[in-house]
Amino acid sequence: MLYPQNNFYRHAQKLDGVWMFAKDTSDDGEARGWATQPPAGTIPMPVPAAFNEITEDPDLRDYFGVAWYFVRLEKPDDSPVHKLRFGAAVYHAGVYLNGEKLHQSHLGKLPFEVDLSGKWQEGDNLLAVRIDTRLSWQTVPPGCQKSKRIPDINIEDHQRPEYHFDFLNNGGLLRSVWLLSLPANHLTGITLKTLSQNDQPQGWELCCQATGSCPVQYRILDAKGHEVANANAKQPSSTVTLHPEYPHLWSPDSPYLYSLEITLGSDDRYKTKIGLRCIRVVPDAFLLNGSRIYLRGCATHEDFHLVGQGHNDARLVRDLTMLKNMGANSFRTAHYPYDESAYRLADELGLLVIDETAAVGFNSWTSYPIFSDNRVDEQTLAVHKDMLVRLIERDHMHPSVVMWSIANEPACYEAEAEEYFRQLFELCRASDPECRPTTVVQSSWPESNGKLVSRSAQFCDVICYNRYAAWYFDPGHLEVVEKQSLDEPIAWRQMFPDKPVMITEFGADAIAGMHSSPPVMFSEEYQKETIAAYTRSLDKLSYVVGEHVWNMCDFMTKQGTVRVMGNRKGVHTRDRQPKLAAHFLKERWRRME
Ligand code: GCB
Repeated sequence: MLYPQNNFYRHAQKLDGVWMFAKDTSDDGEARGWATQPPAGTIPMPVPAAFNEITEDPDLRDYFGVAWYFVRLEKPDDSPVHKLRFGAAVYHAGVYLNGEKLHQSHLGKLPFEVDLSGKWQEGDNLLAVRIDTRLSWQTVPPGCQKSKRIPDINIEDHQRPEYHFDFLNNGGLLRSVWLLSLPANHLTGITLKTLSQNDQPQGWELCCQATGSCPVQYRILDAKGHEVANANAKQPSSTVTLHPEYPHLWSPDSPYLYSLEITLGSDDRYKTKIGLRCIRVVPDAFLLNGSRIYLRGCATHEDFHLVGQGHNDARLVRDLTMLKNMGANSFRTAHYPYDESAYRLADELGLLVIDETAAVGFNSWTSYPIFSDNRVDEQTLAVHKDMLVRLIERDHMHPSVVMWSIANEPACYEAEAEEYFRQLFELCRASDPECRPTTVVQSSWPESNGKLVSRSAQFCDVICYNRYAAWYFDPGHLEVVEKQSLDEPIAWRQMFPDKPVMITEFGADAIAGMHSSPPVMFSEEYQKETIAAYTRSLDKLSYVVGEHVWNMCDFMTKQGTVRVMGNRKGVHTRDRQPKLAAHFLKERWRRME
């Protein structure tokens, strides 16, 4: 699926703005005809945004259920094809035009399109979207509803969401909604593979997908707009190769981008930016264009005041420029695919991305088995596979994307996890034309009584793990950090002598403005000292290929005794102001640049 674009052949209009919204607590809106006529008492709701933090309604903040969005649209131009494109409608979404149901999606934070051709009526049209934020063991991420009786306040059978991931279960139209006007024969996708020799990228192999068959012309333009290569193909599915004569490589230090222009007969044209770079993992290094690169940066969240995980250009630009300014060269899209504009900006700025699926929360921390028949099962695996393939299809053209993360911290200590992940790794490698490095971010310890614990680590190209010494283990004991953070990568390496290791999460909560000498938990000093002790250990090991701090910024979570209006492990506050640890990292990473 292509990112929307305006040119002579195609028109893309953002439908963002203030829509009408209604909660449907009893889930009978459809039966009551809401798809044809919004109910009385709708409230205004911005799009894009998560609905959770917009209003003062306490029920909406933690809402786990059905809600509707409505907007009235005029019949648009008379292009032969009209499509709606949703960047992310979380989690399930039913799309209705003038009462007719046209689409049902289960894609959460991945985009989908709805064909509206021939569905318009003259004048006013009602677009209604039924959102369902409820999760189950067959959604990715998983979650469930639990009935709890609270006798003291006389509420019986009170439904509560239960999910094992550490961010607020945001719902709604989280990303832009577009109305696309397209020619009858139009491009629908591009497949790109970088060609390289001896770790030096030389050019690209390309083909495309379209609704009809006709000759295709490919052109590559350099950053000044001069054509540097071209090729013709008889039809979209035929593969062509393109080699610029003097290849200009893409890297964080020099994020050089070419333009790829594809013309489909006389029907359609699409232009996008691409980069020339190659990646390879060897036992002691992550190689970019044949040179070692150490991944320094943060795991992040798409999260901000009021809009929650809703996309916001201001927040995105602040986040990625702030990372760059800290001397970071990379980030992980914890714990879901991000808005497409994040990858486009990462391409421009020169940031490497570990691109993660929405598979988080596949762990009960041993309270009960996860990979079992009545929980994560064949159906969950099918959804996970579908999302993985769509993620690769959406993001594989970005030079910034250097590794896929299939899941964060699943219960890999369970025997059944092995077959589950074997299938996903196989599919990932078969779906990515470039066969990029792939990982599952581990929470399991490397070994227990000399035996390997994780059933998925064997499939990973890079061993990525998360660990919180002196926080969840030995809280308050900063003195253990340096030894523990050295022992663990050594133990991973002993298990897998041919795989490099990367720490994808470490850190500690700090409430901005709390200071303490000697450092105690929740003070800025404690967070900074924890991070500093980790880095002293990591610097000693040549096969450690990266460090990502958890988290770049504080973020909102569900309520609980260990969360102080959210998770405070950000090295910046939720409004993007630095804590002591951010200054420490900036100094360190700039030195490494
Ligand atoms: C983790 C999770 C992350 C949490 C973090 C924490 O291991 O991957 O989602 O937010 O720990 O702060 O507990």
